[in-house]
Amino acid sequence: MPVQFAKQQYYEKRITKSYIIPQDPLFTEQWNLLNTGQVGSEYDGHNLNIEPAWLQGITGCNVTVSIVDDGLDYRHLDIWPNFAPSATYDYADDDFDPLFYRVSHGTSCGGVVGGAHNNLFCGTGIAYESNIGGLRLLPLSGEAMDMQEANALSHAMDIVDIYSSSWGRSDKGTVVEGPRTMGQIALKMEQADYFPQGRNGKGSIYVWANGNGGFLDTCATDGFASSIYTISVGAISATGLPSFFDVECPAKLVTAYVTDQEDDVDIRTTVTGGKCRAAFGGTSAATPMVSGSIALALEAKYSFVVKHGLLPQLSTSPSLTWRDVQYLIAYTANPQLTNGTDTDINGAGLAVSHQYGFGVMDAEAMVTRARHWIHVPPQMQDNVNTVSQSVANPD
Ligand SMILES: [Ca+2]
Ligand SMILES: [Ca+2]
Repeated sequence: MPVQFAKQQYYEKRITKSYIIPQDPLFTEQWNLLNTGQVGSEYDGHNLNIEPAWLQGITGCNVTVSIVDDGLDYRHLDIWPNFAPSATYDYADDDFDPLFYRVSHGTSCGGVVGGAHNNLFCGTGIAYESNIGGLRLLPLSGEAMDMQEANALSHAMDIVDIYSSSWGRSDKGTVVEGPRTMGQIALKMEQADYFPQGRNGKGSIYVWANGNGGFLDTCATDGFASSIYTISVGAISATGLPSFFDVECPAKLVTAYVTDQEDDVDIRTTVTGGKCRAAFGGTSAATPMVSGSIALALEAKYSFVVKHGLLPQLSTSPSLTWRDVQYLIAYTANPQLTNGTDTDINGAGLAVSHQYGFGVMDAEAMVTRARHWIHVPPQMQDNVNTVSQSVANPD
């Protein structure tokens, strides 16, 4: 055949499409996701180790996270692509529209979890292909009834995988409060000892802010953060030291990065009204970081089991249980990034402290370990009847 075409051949860079470095304008300032020294070169690497998880093709796909808060601007350019109406309701006003223009707390949490990736707007979320719902619970007064809390925390329990709550009782340390009667039933019902109702029997996942009361507060008086059914989240700064507002707490499971120094870069996320937020912080910001990281782990387990055609038997079923998730966090959180002094080794050989829980959330470690995770046994409960015996005092 005669030569019909001739051209000098040369190499050009090509990349796989499973991960694209976000071109969103605020991404370079999202040091909590990828710290290249934005908050001081000495802190390079103090981040949630998210990028290696993305590089594995894990983005929170098919996982639903609902933000229980003061509303969600679902029309926002960074929220709308992932908005999940079925995981959404306004329990404060009893309607289907969770958008309330005068506040941004919930919208900012939503952006941390599932802000749209690479749409050239704001930053990017951690689980940027997860489904994001908004369960509006808190009106401007900040007051909610027991029934409203219970309804929000059990909304669409077969659809919502993770309920992310960056709120709770007062941080003064003098208020002893927690979920009331119906709220307690809702938390327990979805994760019941033997027959959990949430997530089609795997148990709903509740992620909870530990609070910002600093040394004045303790989670011992906080029935939300210290519940066995919640994953209690604390805050750590880029220095590896606890944030000044962080609350020491024996129930704390894990910490995530926020800002607590004047010169630091605040957490970048979304604001109600279609804007981008340049200043978000507190354990309110740390909590959705953990929710987003858990969403990555849920997808990793599911996609690994389905891809390899493993039978959905107990040990290999594609869904992590609520207890699996707590164990996974304990075994994969990174205590090496913390600089506190209050650390002990527990009976399982894990470093744990009242300042950091089991350490800083490590998304890559969690995703990697989730793939091969064997389910832990269901929660056990044993009641022991004590026998009292009267003994006569000797004369
Ligand atoms: Ca409404
Ligand atoms: Ca974006």
